[in-house]
Parts: sequence; C-alpha cells; structure tokens
Amino acid sequence: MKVNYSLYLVTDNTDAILRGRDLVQIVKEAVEGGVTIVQLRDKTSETAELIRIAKALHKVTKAHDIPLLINDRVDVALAAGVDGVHIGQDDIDLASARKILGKDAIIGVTANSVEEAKIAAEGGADYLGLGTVYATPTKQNSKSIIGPSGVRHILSELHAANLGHVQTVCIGGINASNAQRVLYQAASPVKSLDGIAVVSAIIGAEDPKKASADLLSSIHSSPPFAHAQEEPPIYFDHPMRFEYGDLQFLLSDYLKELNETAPLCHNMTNQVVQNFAANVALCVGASPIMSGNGLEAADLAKLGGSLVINMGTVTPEGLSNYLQALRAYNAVGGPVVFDPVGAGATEQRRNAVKTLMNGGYIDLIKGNEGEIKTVAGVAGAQQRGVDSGPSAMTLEDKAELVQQLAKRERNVVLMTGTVDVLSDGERTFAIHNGHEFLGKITGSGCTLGTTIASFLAVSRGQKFSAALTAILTYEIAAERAAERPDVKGPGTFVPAFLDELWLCAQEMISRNWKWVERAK
Ligand code: 3NM
Ligand code: MG
Repeated sequence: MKVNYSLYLVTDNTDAILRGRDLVQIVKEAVEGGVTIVQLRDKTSETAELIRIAKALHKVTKAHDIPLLINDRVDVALAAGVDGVHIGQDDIDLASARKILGKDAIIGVTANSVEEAKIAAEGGADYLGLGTVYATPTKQNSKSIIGPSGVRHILSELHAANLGHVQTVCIGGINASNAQRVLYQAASPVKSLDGIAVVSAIIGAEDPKKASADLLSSIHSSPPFAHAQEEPPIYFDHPMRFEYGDLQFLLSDYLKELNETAPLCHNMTNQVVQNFAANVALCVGASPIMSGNGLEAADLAKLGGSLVINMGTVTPEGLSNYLQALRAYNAVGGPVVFDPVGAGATEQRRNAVKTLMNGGYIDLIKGNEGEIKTVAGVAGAQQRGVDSGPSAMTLEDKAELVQQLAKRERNVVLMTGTVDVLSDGERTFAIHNGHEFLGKITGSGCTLGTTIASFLAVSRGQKFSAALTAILTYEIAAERAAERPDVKGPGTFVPAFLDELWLCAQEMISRNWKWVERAK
C-alpha cells in the first residue's frame, strides 16, 4: 500500500476533546473531509473495548482505502486486523513489532531528537512522527518542544546519514493557523516533511469534515508569505561599491511606488529610536506607525504594509506582542523584518530569538555579525552588549554564514558591518557603501531595518532586490550627507542624512530610472 501521510489524524478519547460525541462518527466525517491516514490512540480503554473501536474505525478507513494504525498496542492491531502500529520511545521496540506484524505492516515511531530519528529509520520504521512541535494540552508529558527548526534539523541530519527515504510527519500543536507555515519552515533544503499529524485540530473541531478539508487545502497550497516573484537579474562583480549614479541599475520602481502609495511601515521597536525611525520611514516614502500592541496588529496587517520587529528593549510582554504581530502579518503575507538586537547578550534575548523564529516566518533578518551568528546558532557566539565589536570573520566566512542561514530560513539575511553582506540563499552580495558617521549616531542599524521594511512593503515578493535597493538608498544617502560642507560631525550629520534620504527618493522618482541589466 502506498501511504499518503499528508494529513495524519490521531484520535483522542478525553472528554475535553470528544465533548460527549462519538469517536467513530467523528473519524468518519474527518475521513470524508480528506484525512489520509488514521491512528487510534487510546491510553485508557480495556483491551476488548479497544479491539471493538479498532474494528469499527477500520470499517471507516477501509471504505476510503486509507490505513488505520494503533498506538502502542501490537496485540490490538493484530486482533483487529488493521494496517500497522505507531510506537513511542517507551513502547515495544521496533524490531519486535516488525517481527510480530511482518514486513507489510506500517510501523511508525515517535522521534524527538536526531538520535532517536536515526535509530528508528535505520531499524526500518516506515515513517517517523517528529515532535513535539509546539506545547499542547493534548500531550502534557512531552519530552521537549522542538519547533519547526528542531524538525528541520532532524530532517537534514536524516538526509546526511543517507536515511532520507524514511517518511516523516510532525506533531504537536499543529492546527489550521500554523500548518502551512510549519510545513514551509520545517522543510530543510534537502528533505521536506510528508505531512502533519493532528489530534485536537480535527477531533476537537465543531465540524471535523470541514476542519479536515480546510487543513488539507492549506497543506496543498503555498503560504501567503511565500509569494516569491521572479527576481530581476543583477549583474555586478563582487565586492560591490555603488556610486549614486549606479542606483539607476536598480529598480527605481520601488521608490516610486513607495512614494506614490505610502504603505504602512509598522514598527515594534525599542524606545531609543522611535522618533528617528518614524522620520526615516517618512523620508523614504512610507507611513510609519510605532505600535508595540500585539492586539491591534491584525487590523494593521490588513492595511497591506510591513512590520519591523526590533527587540532592542525586549520584555516578556513585548515578546508576546511581537509573536502576535508576526502571526498577523504571516496570515496576510505582509513582509516582516526581524532585527535581533543584542541577540546573544542574554538568556532572555536568546529565547526571544528562538520563540520568534519558531513562532512565525520572517522575510528578512538583519543584524550585526554577533547577532547573525547567534541567530544561525553558531556555537560560542558571545556578545558584549548590543554593539557589534571587532570582527572575527573574513568576508568569505560571513558570506558563507549569511547564505547558509538564508537558505535554511528560506528568506533574506543581511549582516551589517563596514561591509554589508546580503543573501537570499542563492545570491550573496557584499556591499561596500555607507559612512562612519552611521556608527556614531544611535539607531542607524534600527532605522536601516525600517527602511528595508518600507521597501519590502512594495516589493511584491522580490525581497532580495527590494532589500538591496533599500540598503543602497540608505547608505548612499549617508555618504552624500557626510560630504556636505555644513556637516561637521555626527550631530550635524543626522538632519543632513534625513534630507539626503528624502532627496534620493525625490531624485530617483523624477528621473524615472528603470532597471538596467548590465550584461557582464
Ligand atoms: N504525540 P494536538 S504530541 C499524540 O510529541 C501526540 O510525540 C506528540 O495533539 C509527540 O494535535 C501529541 O492536539 C498530541 O496538539 C498532539
Ligand atoms: Mg506511546
């Protein structure tokens, strides 16, 4: 039997989820809605009762030609004549289950770590249930919460160990609001999940048939934020240092649209830069709103703009606001820029990075060397405070790290510094623009995030080109400001910089520059 693991239903018999309804009827509706495989999971019923339920469920699944498995109980699977079992780490061992049930039985194993996954795959499991993805009341005793990033790690390690053939689903807290994103984020560049496993999202639903159909259709479509458009080609030799005139090689369309449509640029940022960030957004043509209130994020996200999450002054309450906003923008495909300020500096910040990156999809991550290292999970990345500190990496190392991170996260990553490194996992550019005064004023990194988010709001999925245009506009404006005769230092630089940002935009728009390909 060729098994389809896309929508894997695991049953539950607790009152909280069944609410007095009949399990067999619920499963029947779920199967009609498109569930592709069912597991009977019941930790409390007596053996005879289990066999009775298994037989009743098997009638339902057979009628739709999909498999039924039993959790843990090989004896029940044999007695009811179903298609296989699912075994946890504390259940009967895989080899014994295989010996009893035979080679044609479907046997799945729960795996929580790379080690468990490898052992089960080597031992001949047909599929693995990877989790727990998110904490869930359905299973209170989970060993560890691994998030989509943990699942992705296991998938790539399976591939690396030549065990890529084993099928995989993920489980734990998966529902209609996150299934699509989790599948997208958990996919490693070399191996994707074959499906999702759910309990409460279907068994606990008011209408199990509709819940199943909705989950299935979201699984089979792309998430709203993955609307990557063909990026325009960019032909430049590395390393790059752009002159103002070179901006004509980039799409002035972004700046033009930015100024014509004035999209919302929603900033959840630290207290230090609120005013400066709002001014910068205005100068490049966006409409800034500085709101840290997660409760209003869904309304703001619907206005079609972008979001910056800058965790410069993160608190536990702030973090839950960020998460709420991140999900609201993900739901409508609104671009999100994440600035993991001081990411490695404290335990709170490391946790905030983990929570946000597992809790939603981020279109562009921007940070200095230490921050990007922390985000990438490079061991030993230690930071003093939030400033960048001296570099320990060559440009080549940086490019490799940034490119790998972008590929892993399926997004765009910017590592700022004297030379900025930008990658979408395919193309990686080193940008040699900017001015030292940017390092002498507060919030220059934060407001670059605001500028990038402003451009992303009109990027129509061309994240890389829009980000590159934003960075160059910002840095060339800084160069021009610093060259002004009236600019004597960081103090006079700030107003001149705002002027130049605004002038860049105006000039680009009036010249109506178009994208020009430099053919070699
Ligand atoms: N196994 P819900 S989590 C049965 O981590 C089960 O192995 C898990 O329930 C694991 O879809 C889980 O309602 C419960 O969150 C999943
Ligand atoms: Mg078990």
